[in-house]
Amino acid sequence: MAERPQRILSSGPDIYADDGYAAWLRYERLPETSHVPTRVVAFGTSALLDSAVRELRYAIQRLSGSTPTLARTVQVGDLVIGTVADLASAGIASDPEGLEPEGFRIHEAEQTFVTGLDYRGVLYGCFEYLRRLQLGLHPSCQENPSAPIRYLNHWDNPGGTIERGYAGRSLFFSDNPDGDGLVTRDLARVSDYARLVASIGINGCSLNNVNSEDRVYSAEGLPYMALLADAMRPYGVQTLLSISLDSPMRLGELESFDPLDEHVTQWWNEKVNEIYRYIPDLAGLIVKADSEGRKGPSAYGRTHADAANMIARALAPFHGDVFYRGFVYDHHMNWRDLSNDRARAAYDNFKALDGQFEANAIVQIKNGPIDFQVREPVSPCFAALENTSTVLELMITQEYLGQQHHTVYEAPWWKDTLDFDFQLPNRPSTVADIVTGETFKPARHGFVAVCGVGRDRNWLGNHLAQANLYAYGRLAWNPHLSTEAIADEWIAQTFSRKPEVRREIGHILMRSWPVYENYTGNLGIGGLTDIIHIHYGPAPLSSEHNGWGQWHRSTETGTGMNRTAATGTGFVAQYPEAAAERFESLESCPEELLLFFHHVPYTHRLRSGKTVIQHIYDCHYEGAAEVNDFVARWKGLQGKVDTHRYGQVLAQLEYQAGHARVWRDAICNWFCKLSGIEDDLARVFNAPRRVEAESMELDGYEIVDIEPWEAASGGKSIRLPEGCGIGAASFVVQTTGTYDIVTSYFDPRGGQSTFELCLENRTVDSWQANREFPTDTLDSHSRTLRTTRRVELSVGDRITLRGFRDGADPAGLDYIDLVPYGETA
Ligand code: GCW
Repeated sequence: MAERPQRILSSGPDIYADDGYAAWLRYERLPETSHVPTRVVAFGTSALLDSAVRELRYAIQRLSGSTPTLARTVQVGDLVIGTVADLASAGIASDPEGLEPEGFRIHEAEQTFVTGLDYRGVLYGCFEYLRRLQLGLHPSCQENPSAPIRYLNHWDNPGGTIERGYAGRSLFFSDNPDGDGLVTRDLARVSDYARLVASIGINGCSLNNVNSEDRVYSAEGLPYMALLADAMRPYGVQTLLSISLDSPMRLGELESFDPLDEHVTQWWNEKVNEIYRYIPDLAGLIVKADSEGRKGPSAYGRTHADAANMIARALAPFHGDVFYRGFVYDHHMNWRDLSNDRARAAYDNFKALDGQFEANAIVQIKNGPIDFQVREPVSPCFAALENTSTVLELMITQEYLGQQHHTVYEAPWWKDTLDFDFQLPNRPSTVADIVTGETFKPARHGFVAVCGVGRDRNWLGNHLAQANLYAYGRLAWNPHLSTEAIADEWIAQTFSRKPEVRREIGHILMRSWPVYENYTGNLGIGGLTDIIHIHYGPAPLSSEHNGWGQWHRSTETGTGMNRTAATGTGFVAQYPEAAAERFESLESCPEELLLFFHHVPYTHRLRSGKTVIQHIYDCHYEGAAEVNDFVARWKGLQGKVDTHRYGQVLAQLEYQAGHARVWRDAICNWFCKLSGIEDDLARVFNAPRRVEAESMELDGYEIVDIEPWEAASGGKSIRLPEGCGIGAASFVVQTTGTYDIVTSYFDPRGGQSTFELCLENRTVDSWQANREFPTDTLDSHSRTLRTTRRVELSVGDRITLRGFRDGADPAGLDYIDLVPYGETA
């Protein structure tokens, strides 16, 4: 075994500033009258128990102002913790009835006891005890987890980048492998992360991207992975690694990776042995195969069961699992063939293999049949794989949901999946029933979520997005918790226990998913974002005319994918009878999924009486307007939450309000042009107070066409050409009154340009284009709005926007709107 690199681990939680690092473990001081223990007695020995004691002492100190003493003998009023067996050895009887592995019981009598069958249970019980203290709930309770698998998946890469991560660099991998070695020197942060996720019952965490690199589990890489596993182990968080099936050809220099070739099998047996020498409690390995260019068993005419079972057998002696991803599809499909359908892929690939997988070969299924779109039906695979261990894969990182630049509380999105009922005859059959093992009683079952936590910006890059990580853990523990209740307890622990803070943030969170859906893609049409590259701003045509299969099939006359059994792709027939019947008929199909299942004319009437096209227009306008309401509500919290986070969330929500309008205009304009049908309320393509940049008087600026056209108003914008550092665009005001001046500008990567808005010779606003969007060009990802409030204008005034180019950022400008003060744009 190679020697382990040296790293230093912190000794425990520190005092945090309100920069979001403490997340929901802030432990804000309780009122003086609260009853808080002054002594803790712990029975047993385990690193997990030590973590529990350290947490209790730290938290109680923060909550009450004094650190409880650690005692050895029990007195009245003590907080006593230990496993049922440890308490029994100390002569304390506790009733284990109903307790299951990892479950806990908190019982308040003369003393308060926190017990479990194992140390994880005790640790989770202590976190629950602290949660109850903060929420003012009676401590006594008993809980068991809904499922044994409650894992997080990380898509982190050696070199420190994160696929679909929006909070900076990797927590795990160093960005300077040559100097620092493969993993971070900041293992304290890794351990803090394990503590954070243990507090919500997470018990496993993968370290590297499913698009995996061999070096992670090469002989050189494994000692580093062991360091990360060591850092998380004291919180009961077990490690997983992602592997590539064709590694034997590179790492092992074999000539094949055929899962039925005995050299290959032998190679994996040895590799798994080697991995367990470094990480003796590895929870398992994750495999992405035959998907998006990753090699898989199809190369040898073998099945996914052949491949999964090969790894499963190697893992079985160590009690490890293989998580074989159901996300298998062909991304070179012929888009001209209307019978093709990516949604069919998982079922078509796995249904015939049901029953052929080893007990520890788990098929990991994304919630929907496409790919984490804002609204999708549930994957039919959950009901189809009756004799296979499965887990539900959710996504915390907001890949298709605004990438943490937009606030979207995802718990209701997940709940929509969990509560879906397949209506199987004579058995409970919601997705929650299936993944908690009720329906089919598989050997293994549970939850996985793609996480995206990063090192640089408060774990998730947006303070409100932390609610998603929290809610995931809580729902995996108990999928029957209400999303409102989860939001409320998160707010109380993260921001404040004040009722108005809970009410206002609770409102924003609970409305955020439907609102995002409204101004992006509604009626089940899919994300309507750029699906080829970055998945962020609007780009509806990018779904079409390519092999990726995220088609919505919008034409001049209608929109939506016909997936019916009768006349469409037949996807509907993958559902059990009751669900299939509901989706098949236009009359009974839930309207929020209408365009997922049916192609309809734009003039098709919805139950509201509105046409589809009018519904699309209205939703986009209503959705964008509602983000303004989020901003107003948040402003009402000034002084009621800490200033640092108040300011950051305000900036985020104001940005979101602007980008929601970018979405609204792009989608409405696109559908209006395609369908030729006007908006009944005459809003689309109608901006009488707008001055297009290309029609202003320009100095230094040049006019450019924007691709796709709907990404900019009028399809054109202006930018400073290379070599031109400063420029100006101006126009003369034709009106008098008080106005908000809304500037639509671009903020691409490659520099931080500056803008100065001047009225006559006076600067009324200035700002820098310094947010981080994953694009280098002037497009719908980088376009955003700046509102300069309450400016007095008179006929004849000249408004000038000065732009200062920085590096490759050409200080692009799309338009300026003059909005009478008090109205919304
Ligand atoms: O949603 C897609 C992402 C890919 C990802 C893939 C997957 C890791 O755009 O970045 O690859 O899903 O789930 O494997």
